[in-house]
Amino acid sequence: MAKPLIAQDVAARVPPGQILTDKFPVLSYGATPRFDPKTWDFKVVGLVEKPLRFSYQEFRALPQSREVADFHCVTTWSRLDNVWEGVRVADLIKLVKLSPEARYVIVHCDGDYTTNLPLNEFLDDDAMLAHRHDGRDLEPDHGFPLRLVVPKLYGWKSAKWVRALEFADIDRRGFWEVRGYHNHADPWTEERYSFQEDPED
Ligand SMILES: Nc1nc2c(c(=O)[nH]1)N[C@H]1C(S)=C(S)[C@@H](COP(=O)(O)O)O[C@H]1N2
Ligand SMILES: [Mo]
Repeated sequence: MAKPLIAQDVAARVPPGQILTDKFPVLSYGATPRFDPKTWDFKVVGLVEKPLRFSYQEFRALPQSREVADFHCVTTWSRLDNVWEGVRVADLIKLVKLSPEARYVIVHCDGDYTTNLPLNEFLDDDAMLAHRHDGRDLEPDHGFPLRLVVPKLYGWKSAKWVRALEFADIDRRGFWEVRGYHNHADPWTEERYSFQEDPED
């Protein structure tokens, strides 16, 4: 029999300063982009031996995975036990020959949103490029046809409407990271704002 979920277990999964919600709020800067499967593509560029381009069909044919993960937005809501389905970043990267100098990724989205991540966290087993949430296709507002999910970091790193990955040797701050939000974004240590960053890092 499944172990019953007790309040204490749940509390241990909620980072400091966060409040639980069962709803799935939409947090978007700007409008939800229009999706056309005929023109949509997904590119891998930058410090790779050979840039890659996937059509929508090609991307959807990649090996699929499922994972359950908690989601924490810096505006203080957390939603537990999200079921994501899609392509694990660790699986996608098997098709990419990264240059040895690659240390960061910049994620590019429709609507000019970007976010940056260190490679080690991007390649973690729990990072996923998802097209389904809780057993249904993602709603357009939640990132359909494809969003990144990085459960260990605040939600703004989980970019919606992803179109390209750019690998780089130097770190370049993304949309929120240049607008006062923390470059790293660990919810457990409340890395919320850029003024908290250690200048030595
Ligand atoms: N392209 C894009 N991705 C984005 C955002 C955005 O404005 N544009 N907002 C981020 C923020 S702040 C959060 S908390 C999550 C929210 O995801 P949701 O709207 O599916 O809840 O998406 C992130 N990804
Ligand atoms: Mo957010």
